[in-house]
Amino acid sequence: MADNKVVLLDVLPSLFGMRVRIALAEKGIEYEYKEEDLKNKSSLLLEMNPIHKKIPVLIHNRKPVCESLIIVEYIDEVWNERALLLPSDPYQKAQARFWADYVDKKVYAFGRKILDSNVEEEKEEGKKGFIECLKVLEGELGDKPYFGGETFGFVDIAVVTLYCWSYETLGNFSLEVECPKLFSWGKRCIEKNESVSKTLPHQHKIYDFVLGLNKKPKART
Ligand code: GS8
Repeated sequence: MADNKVVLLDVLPSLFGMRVRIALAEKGIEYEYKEEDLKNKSSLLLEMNPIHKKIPVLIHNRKPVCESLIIVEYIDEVWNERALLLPSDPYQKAQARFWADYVDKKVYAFGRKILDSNVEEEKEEGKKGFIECLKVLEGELGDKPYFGGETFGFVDIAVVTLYCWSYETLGNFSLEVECPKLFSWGKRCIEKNESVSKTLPHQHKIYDFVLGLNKKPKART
């Protein structure tokens, strides 16, 4: 139904941007990709996201939608003729939102400590919290193939982009050892969903990117 112009303001290694790219691929939506330089933000980004000034921003029919999870929900609702990413049952939908929010508030926050900290105790604290949160997520996944059940959906999109970031290398732990079910789930997402395999960069690319970031003055969050 919605065949208006779609533009994505993004940065390739962004795990938030990847969520949006996966959702767009899931729905088969054509769009114009615009890579931002976060050290020299475009006037378009500042105009489209004047509050946070962050990527990703989806511009649909010249109107911006900001915040990755909100964008994924928007895509799901507007392009609703393709399989839905969120459950339609209100309770299941609330649960899906809860877990996606958990990823941003808890898992990502601990992950940042692993990536950013040069202080060993802080890194260790990040790693401990990160692994604990992943175990909680693994409990929620249980024996289901995907978080929502039989099909790839909203929570999978929220979690899977963590998979290519170099938390294991930088935190010096093995996801396969700590959370074997979550590890298999990540492999499944990549192997069975082209939207994921085509979007997620290789871990080593992200690793090089993070090393580069840590050498330079901070320019992103
Ligand atoms: C986070 C986006 C974000 O942090 C979302 O979209 O879900 N909650 C938001 N974007 C970063 C790049 S990815 O690390 C960003 O745009 N940073 C620029 C800045 O802070 O100036």
